Amino acid sequence: MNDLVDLVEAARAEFTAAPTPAALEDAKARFLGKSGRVTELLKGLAALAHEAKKARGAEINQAKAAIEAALQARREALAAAELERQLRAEALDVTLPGRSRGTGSLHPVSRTIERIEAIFASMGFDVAEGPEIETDWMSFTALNNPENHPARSMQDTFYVDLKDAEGRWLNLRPHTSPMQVRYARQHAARHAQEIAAGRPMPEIRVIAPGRTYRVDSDATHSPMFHQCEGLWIGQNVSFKDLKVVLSDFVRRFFETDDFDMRFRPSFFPFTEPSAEVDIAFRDGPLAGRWLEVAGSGQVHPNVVRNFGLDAEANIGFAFGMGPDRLAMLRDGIDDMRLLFEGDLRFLAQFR
Ligand code: 2NM
Repeated sequence: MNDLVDLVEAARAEFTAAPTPAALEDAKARFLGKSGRVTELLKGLAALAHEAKKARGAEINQAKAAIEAALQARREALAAAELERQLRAEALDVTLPGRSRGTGSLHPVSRTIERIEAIFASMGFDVAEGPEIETDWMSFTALNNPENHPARSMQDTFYVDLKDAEGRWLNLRPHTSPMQVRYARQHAARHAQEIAAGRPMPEIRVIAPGRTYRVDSDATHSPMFHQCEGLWIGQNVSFKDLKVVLSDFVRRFFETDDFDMRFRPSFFPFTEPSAEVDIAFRDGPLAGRWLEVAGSGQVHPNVVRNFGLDAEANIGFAFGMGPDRLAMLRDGIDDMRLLFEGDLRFLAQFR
């Protein structure tokens, strides 16, 4: 009888000492397994007489039941501890402050281009975007650039190691004018019937904003920069219209009437006559300094012909400006390279 009490105690002690379910099953085998201690005791019953066997058998079965109960209790305790551990591991502290993901914002140049687009759209200009890799004809020939003009050289223009159908190297467009050419040629084709019938062609009024590329790099030049060129072709579009469009643009872009504007004679292959457009604010940190804001001119008849139009019947003007420089003027940025380094500490100032 006492041996059974000790046996149950021993089993309880071993079960309690088992740290894991696997260790517990090992301990169980030592007591209840095929050659475990309880099983051995039951085998020993065979040697006893009938009455003694009944009494001893009942005692052993009681002890066995107590061991099984202890085993079950320990199994449940281990399972509960495991569940507790898992819950702890997956615990979520809902009182911690959240980690915020910073809000993105438009690049100052993108904001500037959107601003330019909105102003010209309100004056009836379409916005045209197109390829940055261009053919020689689109970038140069159509724009009245002579065959050996320096702009065509490797020193000035980035070339791509691929040739077009004419066997000429493709280039990274050095201005957005090729897009003006594409747009004007499409417009001419779309209105071919009216034009052939001698009716006036609907006006072309378009701006072409986008990335442009030139071999140039210092504080005021980036090899990748932006341009926004404008084109207005009709039957009687004059320099007066150009002045109105550009001065209204400046007034709205810089949100001031307080500036002087001048057209300074210049030269571009694609316009004749040509003029640089300067403005001088009368007020503020830049007061009194002439700032160049655009190049412009009456589109050269050769270029109008390359649009697929009659250069006698259709005249107009074009201009080109630099959104990078306009962004720098408006936002007071003094080094162009800051615009293209992608430093978030710089960019976050323009949110
Ligand atoms: C400028 C200055 C003057 C220009 C010309 C053309 C086109 F396609 F009509 F020939 N687009 N843009 C132009 C004219 C651009 O940038 C300084």
